[in-house]
Amino acid sequence: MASTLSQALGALDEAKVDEEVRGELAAETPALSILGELQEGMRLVGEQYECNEYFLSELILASEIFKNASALLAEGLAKQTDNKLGTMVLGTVKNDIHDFGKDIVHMVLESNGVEVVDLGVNVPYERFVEAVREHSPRMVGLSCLLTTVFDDMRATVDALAQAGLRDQVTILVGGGPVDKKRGRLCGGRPVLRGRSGRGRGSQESTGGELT
Ligand code: B12
Repeated sequence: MASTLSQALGALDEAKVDEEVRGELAAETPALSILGELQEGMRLVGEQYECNEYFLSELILASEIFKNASALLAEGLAKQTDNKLGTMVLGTVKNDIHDFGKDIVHMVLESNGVEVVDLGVNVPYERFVEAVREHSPRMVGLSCLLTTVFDDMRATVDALAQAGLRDQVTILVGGGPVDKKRGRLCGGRPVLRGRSGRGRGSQESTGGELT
């Protein structure tokens, strides 16, 4: 059963979302847990879009509500650390413009000691190659929300391999539709890291590592 907050976001009730987030913060619910509820709310929005109950305009409205709500969590997510865990080159792959998930990964990793080079969205394959040459990261993070861009995910990994850089980095793939099977299609052996436990099917995983 979805929480009140998730349902409010699913119903695009901005005032209720705001009230619930503030209430949970006041009750000292961890920011990451509130974020999980917001993510579930976005999943509910997506479900209604799939059933033609919502359209693009509702996706855009949900984006606004999500953005405002997650801004309230920024302080709670940003627990600064002095540990330096190396660099990650991160981006949403070519042909995909979804960035909320990537931005959260950016914020959480950075506040835990990873220097993040964020290439943005719809990132061409060769831009990843250039950034790996320039920054020599330990990790490359690829985000995608569209099942139609798995080929682009794979082509990005292939471009790194062709440039002779594939073995220098660990590649993490993530985003709503990424699961074990799809991770393999991207050209590697995915080891899934954590599950939201709230999703169904392809929505269950939050990320994978191509070793
Ligand atoms: C908001 C939204 C939009 C917004 C995006 C705003 C933005 N700035 O990001 C807008 C309105 C622009 C949009 C556009 C479109 N969208 Co859209 N969108 C969504 C929606 C409702 C929520 C996505 C979201 O932000 N979730 C919240 C974030 C926090 O979760 P997340 O991204 O999964 O990220 C978490 C994890 O996955 C993980 N993670 C993410 N990236 C990474 C990377 C690494 C390395 C790691 C380790 C982990 C990791 O960590 C994050 C935090 O926990 C989803 C529905 C859904 N079920 O997801 C549809 C959805 C993704 N969209 C969909 C579609 C079809 C589209 C459009 C094609 C619609 C259209 N006709 O134009 C366009 C795409 C245009 C393009 N070329 O990209 C479909 C995709 C279907 C499919 N099979 O591929 C979905 C699933 C809706 C649906 N059910 O049909 N969309």
